[in-house]
Amino acid sequence: MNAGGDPRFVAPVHAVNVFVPLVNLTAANGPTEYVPGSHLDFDAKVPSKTPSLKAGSALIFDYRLKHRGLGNSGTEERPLLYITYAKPFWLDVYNFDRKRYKNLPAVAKQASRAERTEKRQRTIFGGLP
Ligand SMILES: O=C(O)CCC(=O)C(=O)O
Repeated sequence: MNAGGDPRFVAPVHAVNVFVPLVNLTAANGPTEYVPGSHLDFDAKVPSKTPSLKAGSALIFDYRLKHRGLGNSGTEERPLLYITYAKPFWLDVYNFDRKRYKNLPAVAKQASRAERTEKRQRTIFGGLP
């Protein structure tokens, strides 16, 4: 069934993005563009928004909201911290499939509490007789 943009037929949010620009986002360095309401109706025909955000501010939005980074016509890099919080059942295999990240190293094994304590003690007391 096509929900046709009727919010009564749209699933509740399953993931949110938190964008924290690490530099001020301006029209010159490529702000993020959003289409309001597109999380409910992907084909929403409404004007997009490109908010200018201050470095360190946070913009939280439904993962389904249509968005994209615009071109950076400046000379400086435009870093943006990007965190996704999702319900445990959900994985974005469309944007983050295994092929795209196949060259990433294996995730490091997390040290146990005992190993971390031992390492800390070695660091602190290691040089002492
Ligand atoms: O860089 C941005 O402003 C947005 C990036 C983005 O939407 C993405 O990587 O999915």
